[in-house]
Amino acid sequence: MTRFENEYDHLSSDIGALKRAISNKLMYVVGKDPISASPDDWLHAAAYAVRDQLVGRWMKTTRAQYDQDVKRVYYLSMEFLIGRTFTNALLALDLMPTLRQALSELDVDLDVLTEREPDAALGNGGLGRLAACFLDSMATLNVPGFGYGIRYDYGMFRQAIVDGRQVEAPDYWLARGNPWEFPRPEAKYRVRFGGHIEERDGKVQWTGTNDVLAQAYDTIIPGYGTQATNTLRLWRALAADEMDLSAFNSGDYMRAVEGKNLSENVSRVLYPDDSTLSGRELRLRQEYFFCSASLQDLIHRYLRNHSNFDQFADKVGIHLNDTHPVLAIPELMRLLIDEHGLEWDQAWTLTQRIFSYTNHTLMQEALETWPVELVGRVLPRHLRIIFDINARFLTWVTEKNGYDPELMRRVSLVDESGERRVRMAYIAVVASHSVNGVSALHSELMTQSIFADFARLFPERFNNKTNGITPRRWLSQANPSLSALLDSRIGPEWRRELDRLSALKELADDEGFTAAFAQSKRVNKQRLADWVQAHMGIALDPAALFDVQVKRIHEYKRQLLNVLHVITRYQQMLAQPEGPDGQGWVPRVVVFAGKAASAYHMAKLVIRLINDVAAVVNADQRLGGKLKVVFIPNYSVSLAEIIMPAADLSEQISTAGTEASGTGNMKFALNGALTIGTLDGANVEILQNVGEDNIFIFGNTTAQVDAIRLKGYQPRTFYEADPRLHAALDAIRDGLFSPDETGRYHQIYDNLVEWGDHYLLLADYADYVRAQSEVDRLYRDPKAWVRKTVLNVAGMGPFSSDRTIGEYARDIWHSTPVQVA
Ligand code: 26Q
Repeated sequence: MTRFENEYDHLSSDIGALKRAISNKLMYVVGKDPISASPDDWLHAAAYAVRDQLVGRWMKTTRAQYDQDVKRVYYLSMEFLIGRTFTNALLALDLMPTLRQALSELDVDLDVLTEREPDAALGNGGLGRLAACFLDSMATLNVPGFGYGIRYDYGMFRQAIVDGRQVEAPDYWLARGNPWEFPRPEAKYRVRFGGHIEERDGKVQWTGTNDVLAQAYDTIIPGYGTQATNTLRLWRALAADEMDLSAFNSGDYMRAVEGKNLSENVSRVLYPDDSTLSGRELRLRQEYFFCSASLQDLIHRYLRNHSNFDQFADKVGIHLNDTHPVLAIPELMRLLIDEHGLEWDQAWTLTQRIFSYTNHTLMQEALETWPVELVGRVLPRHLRIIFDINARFLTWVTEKNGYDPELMRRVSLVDESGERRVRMAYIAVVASHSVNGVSALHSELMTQSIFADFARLFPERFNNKTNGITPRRWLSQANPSLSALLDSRIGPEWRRELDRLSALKELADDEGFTAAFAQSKRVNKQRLADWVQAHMGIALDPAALFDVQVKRIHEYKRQLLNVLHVITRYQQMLAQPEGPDGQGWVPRVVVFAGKAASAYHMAKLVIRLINDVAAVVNADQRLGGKLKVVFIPNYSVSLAEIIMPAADLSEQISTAGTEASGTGNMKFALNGALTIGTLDGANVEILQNVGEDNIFIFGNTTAQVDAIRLKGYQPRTFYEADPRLHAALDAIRDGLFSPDETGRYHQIYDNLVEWGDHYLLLADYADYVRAQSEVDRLYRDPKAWVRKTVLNVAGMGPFSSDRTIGEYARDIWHSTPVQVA
């Protein structure tokens, strides 16, 4: 393994020095006597000692970026789903064994400490976790990058399951302090809201605003196997005036403090909804808040060593993670024109060269639009700029295509049908030089559906960048047993060069290797079983097939299809105890986890159904323990690190054409699970890389889904034609899983049978059940199974986020790596 030798990390082998550093931090920073220190105190002391090791690298990198005047890439995202930092930092510094020893000599157990660290859950799911993987890869590849986002006081809500139902609790992740962040009270910017615009001698003035301050908090992002680091800079809202002094002076202390609370609400809480446009004013304020602070900050940084904007687009790239930061576009125009005196055309040319945009969804209901009235009230200057961009754009369209009012209506940045709304995605497309989707299929569909007109107008802008995941967290950190095996057989370089995994192809028939591989899976299954036993009191048999679906609860992801199979299996086990072919039933544990948006009624009902089915199945003695269903509460990054490595089967069963990419699919396959999935998102590319013999594909393709819908889909015909499906749906409808309230799941039945089954579960059911029986058949042959899992891992090289970021840097950002001595 690479050891880093320089003056900053001499501790990596010096146990005594590390012990002294931790003891010093405990006394002088945490302020505790070792005799009375709690695990949290030790965690903080150790974290500070480890963080010190990163600071030297951080400063060297920042200086090198400055000296080399490299182009910086700013990754703007409303979400960074980081998870825990401690173990990740230890692996980056190669400090794990030394720290474990140092702590143990201080009578402290490292594993107890790491479990105490709260997740930084500043994201909903895939999009936020992708941002975190990208930061890791940018640092690792020496891409000079900066993440910009919001330091929410409350992250993703914590989910408890009470009587089978999801109950949300606030996630105050900062309660015990955050040793990884550096508050920057000197880096503060004023962000303005409201007011009105006036025109004075051709110049627009924005006045009468209510202001909020944005204060920076920095976190170091270490690269792996490099001295390079990057920065994640998150903004916190502070009141511009400590208090309303007039109210204070007139004796109304509470009213004086109220104003402060209101402005500080901007960074209070992450919107925990990734399904519908919640359309709240506070959300719009959050978006503008972090865009404005980030742009002021990056312009300030640029002007430290440049005296005009001539080189601005050569030194700055701004990437938009979905449309959530699109207000950065009119904000850049505003700053350049109103504050720095540029002409419109010069500002627009820079804007188009600087911005690039990633789309993460094709679903109409998730596309962000805002009422013109609201934008005009909260951001009058920006609305005016958006109108000006639109007017110029529509003129250009007319010059290019001739007068075509239908086309103008379709591509206008403002939807004029009904209540006028600003179309954020269209602003992003018009103002960016690059628009990408997140898997080959998704990028293709994107140019055929939501952006079809734009793809004709600007064909050169559209491209694909298939998502990836960081092998540091998702293999090295999450799966120590498989990592050790890989190190011993193909060396440790896969952490930076995931393509090295292809060397495993030669080992797929090596009995010693496959036995060790299976054993490592067994260790990980036992680890999950222990967790479930300890936290849920349910016993799981690690010899059973672990069938896992973990992701946000969404109708399009079709957790319900999985449940339909579970119910069918349950009914068949009771009807034919000897098994489908007389060989008994393959024991299975079906694991679910995931959060439902708090207002998403159907998703919450699905959670309840899963828990009700689990209660019935798990209590049924007739099954002899050969079927267990578990809903693991409060799915999170740190739980994923335990669940992914323990899976045998990865459920990726969305309706074809709905899942933009998926990244959980990659985490499972990389950790030696086989995929059962539809031809959707990145599943298509996983199939291409692992080979069709090593994956279970089922269901209708996107083209077939379109055709079915066009013909007029009739779910009832499937219900009536297939007795297994009929029985499963009847069981749900008739209250077999809710005997105390037989009508509880009528809506689910109706949704599927009567109301059109929008996501085509019934159309895919039979093929899904067929694929599931093939899974059973293969699992009975442990050698054949492990061989395929090895070939899966061997094919996962391309799904490293290092590959993805390499492509972004080369094709979109045109950035060059920083040299750090
Ligand atoms: C929008 C407006 C108002 C409030 C919230 C939102 C919002 C927040 C989060 C909308 C969407 C999201 C998250 C979307 C998301 O996670 N998409 C997933 O992105 C992954 C990374 O590209 C893909 O792998 C998944 O396929 C995609 O579903």
